[in-house]
Amino acid sequence: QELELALRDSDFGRELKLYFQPEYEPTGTTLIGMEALLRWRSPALGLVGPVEFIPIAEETGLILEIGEWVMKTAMEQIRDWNKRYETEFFVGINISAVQLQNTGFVGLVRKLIEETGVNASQLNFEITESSTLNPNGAAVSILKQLSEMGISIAVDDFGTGYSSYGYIKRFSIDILKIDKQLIDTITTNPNDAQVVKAIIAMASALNIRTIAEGVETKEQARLLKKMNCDIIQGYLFGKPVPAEEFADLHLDKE
Ligand code: G
Ligand code: G
Ligand code: MN
Ligand code: NA
Repeated sequence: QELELALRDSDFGRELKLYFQPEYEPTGTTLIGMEALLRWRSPALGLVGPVEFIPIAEETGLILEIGEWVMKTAMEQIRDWNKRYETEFFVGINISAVQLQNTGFVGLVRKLIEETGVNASQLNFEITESSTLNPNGAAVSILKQLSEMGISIAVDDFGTGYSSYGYIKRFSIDILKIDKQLIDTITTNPNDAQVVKAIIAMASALNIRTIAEGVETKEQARLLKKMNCDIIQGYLFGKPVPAEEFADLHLDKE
């Protein structure tokens, strides 16, 4: 309740901040893009992680306002980077299943894209696998419309929940983000390695790109490259950092 009250009272512009974590091709030489990860610095509660406040934001409906702030802020950042760098980077934005039940969502996204002038193909909307998307609900049509606009749709935390081939087909999925839990043991557990290899092969056969999450060692990166994983994200190549630091660490090299 304390958290809910503080969240209701919060001045998003002052208290919320987006961090960015790099996504590289497997050798770590070419930056593909980044994922935007939300941080909340509450004057009353200190630093609160998204794992703590996102569920409360979802229950209370505050996620609609927070999600809009996240999309707007991420797109403004993309617009700035587009001006400053040659490459148009690809940015992952986490979207809550609650946002996908809202009929105004597609219109909102279209408006933000027009206002900021970013390219829809630079956007990757990450939908977490554990979020219960009703296969017959509004989300199907919403994701289809976003996809037709040129936005990529990713299943986040893939391999930990219930997504099946049916789910992938139904929700116009472009990218699978393989969960850190599975990646953690690929160099030590041959069964886990085989599962990740099979996921990548299946994705590739369906023209779906793969991003491995939580890669921390060179051995993992090397193995994932051998398995033809497309993109790697993890502390090995960089932690989530504020935009200014991200530019210093990853963009000014481009
Ligand atoms: O960066 P960190 O490990 O703290 O993020 C934990 C989880 O919080 C992420 O896996 C993601 O699912 C969720 N998260 C982070 N940022 C956002 C956001 O902007 N919106 C939503 N809905 N979830 C987010
Ligand atoms: O949205 P998603 O659940 O995928 O968010 C990924 C989370 O994993 C973020 O909170 C991020 O901080 C965290 N993360 C990303 N890479 C690594 C890593 O290499 N190691 C660890 N421990 N956490 C990571
Ligand atoms: Mn994510
Ligand atoms: Na994840």
